[in-house]
Amino acid sequence: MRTVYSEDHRLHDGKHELLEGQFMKVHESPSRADIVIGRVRSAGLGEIIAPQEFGLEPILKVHDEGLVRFLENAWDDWAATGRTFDALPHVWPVPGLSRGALGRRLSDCIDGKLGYYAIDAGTPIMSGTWAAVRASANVALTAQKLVATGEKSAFALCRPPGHHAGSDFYGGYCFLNNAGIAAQAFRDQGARRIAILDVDYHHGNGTQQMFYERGDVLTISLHADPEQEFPYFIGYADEIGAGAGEGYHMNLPLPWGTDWQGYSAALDRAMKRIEQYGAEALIVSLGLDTFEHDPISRFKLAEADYQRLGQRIAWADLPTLFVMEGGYAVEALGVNTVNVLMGFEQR
Ligand code: FKS
Ligand code: ZN
Repeated sequence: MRTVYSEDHRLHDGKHELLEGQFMKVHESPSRADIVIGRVRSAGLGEIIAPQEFGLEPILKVHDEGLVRFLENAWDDWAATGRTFDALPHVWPVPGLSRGALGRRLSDCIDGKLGYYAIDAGTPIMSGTWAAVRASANVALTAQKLVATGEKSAFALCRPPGHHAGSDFYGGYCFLNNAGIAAQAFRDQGARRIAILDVDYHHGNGTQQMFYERGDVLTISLHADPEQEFPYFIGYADEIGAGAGEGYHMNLPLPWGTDWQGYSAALDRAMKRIEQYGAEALIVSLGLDTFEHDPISRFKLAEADYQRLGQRIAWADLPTLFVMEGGYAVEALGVNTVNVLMGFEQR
């Protein structure tokens, strides 16, 4: 399997996130992608190629122009106020605070804009963020093109990740939804039905929101129960899609402590739904933070389980695009990621 990778991910290296009442070093760091590409090389997964430039057009098919322009200018607007630390929001327009049913009010100043577009205080923006975010989307689109033009599978080594970013919000270390952008690209190239399977430990809320009222992109997320975990307000089992999308979204929340036994039962349900749906291609939002030693997560998957995960996904026998999401046990992240990809290839 070929891997698409850009060094530009290093341009995004946020310093702090607000976590448990303290500012902590951000878990989502450049070392993550470095360790994964290192393992791709040492395991001989396949060729590594650089992304092509796709411009903003495929991004604007799933993201609002307001969010995209905000992300593009956020650092400059922030720096123009004289600040030198990373940009983070500190106040949010909860429903009812402003304009009631008219919706949240977009302020003209950068602090207002940050609170308007961000869902959390864990996603710092710095000088290189936008360049890295653009490169990450191009990585996904380049890998998508490989699969759309006949490769059985491809690995988009995206960083920053994407699945928490929705049409008009960012957060959870994510800015643009790489998997969602790729799904839309498949559709625009003529595929009728696309499935996105999200195996990151955290609920893929951005992906859910983006396709919630659409039946042409089936979205399924296996994740830690939002009663216990970020993003808390979404990811419940009763969220099944709406309108034309009713029945085309599936949430499989799982409790803390879930191991391969519990996980694989949910995975089976997800894969059966994908097979029944008749997807023409599958996108996997690949997070490895389900690992037993992940520092911010509480599932109990072991190294060898990741091969099984890849194998189970391969049974669907679909053209498959793997898109990197989370995973914070950095030393093990390369091995676990490549275990999924090699498991998929049955080697
Ligand atoms: C809020 C801290 C709460 C946020 C966890 C984000 C997880 C991100 C991820 C992704 F794949 F997107 F990277 N923790 N200040 O792993 O789902
Ligand atoms: Zn995650």
